[in-house]
Amino acid sequence: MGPRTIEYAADGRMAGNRTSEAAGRERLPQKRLPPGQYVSHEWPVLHYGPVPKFDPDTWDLQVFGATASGQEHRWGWEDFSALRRRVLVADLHCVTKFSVLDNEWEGVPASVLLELAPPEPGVTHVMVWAEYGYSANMRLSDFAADHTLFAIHRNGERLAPEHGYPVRLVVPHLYAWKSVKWARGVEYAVGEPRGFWEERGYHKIADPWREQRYAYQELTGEDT
Ligand SMILES: Nc1nc2c(c(=O)[nH]1)N[C@H]1C(S)=C(S)[C@@H](COP(=O)(O)O)O[C@H]1N2
Ligand SMILES: [Mo]
Repeated sequence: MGPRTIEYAADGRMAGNRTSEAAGRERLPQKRLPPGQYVSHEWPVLHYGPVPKFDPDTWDLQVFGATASGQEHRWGWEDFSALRRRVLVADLHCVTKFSVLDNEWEGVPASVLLELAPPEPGVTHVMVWAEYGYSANMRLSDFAADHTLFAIHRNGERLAPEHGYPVRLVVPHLYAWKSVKWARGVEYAVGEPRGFWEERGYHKIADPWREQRYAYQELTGEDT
C-alpha cells in the first residue's frame, strides 16, 4: 500500500487516523517505544499545506542568523548534495502517536553544517525553516546531536516528494514535527523562538521519552 495522508483536525491539532491506528496497533517491549506510541507498519504522510516542487537550479539551503562569521552561508543543490553523508537507522515518533521503526536514513549530518557555518558563541537555539514558511525550533544541542541529519534517502531510495524531497531534517530523538520536510534554512537564533507547531500549543523541546507533547507541560518547569 502506498503512503497514507493524515489530515489535520479543524481545530488545528494534529489528528491521527483512528481506523489505521487501531488496525496497526502493536505493543513492543517498553524500552523500544516511548510512552503512548504504537507501531505503524506503513509510513504515513503527515504535513500542513501543499507538497512543494523541486527545482535544482533555484533550490538552496541557507544558514543565517547569528553565524560566527556574520555572513550567511548558502549551498546550491549541486554543492549540498556533494557534502559528506552518513547512514543511520532510527525510529520516527509522531506526536499523533504512530511510530515508524528502523528507518535507514542517508544524508548530511547537521554537524557538517555546524562545522562549515558555525554559530556565534552564545547561540543556544536554532530554527529550521522549510518551503512555505513551516518551521520548527530546537535547542542547538538537539540540532548538533550525533544522529541529527538532513536526509536525502530513506531505505536506499530518494525521498518521495511527500516525505520531504529533496531534503528533510531528521531529529529522531524528538517528536517528528521537528523533522522538517523540504528544509531550506537554518537560523541561528538569538533567544528562543517558537516554530509552526510550537506556536500552536506544542512543546518547545518535544522529547518523546518524557512525553513532552504540549506547551502547557513546559510550565511544570522541566527544561532539559
Ligand atoms: N515542511 C514540513 N515538515 C513537516 C511537517 C509539515 O507540516 N511541514 N509536518 C511534520 C510532522 S507533524 C510529522 S509527523 C512529520 C511526518 O513526516 P512523514 O510525512 O514523512 O511521515 O513531518 C514533519 N515535518
Ligand atoms: Mo507529527
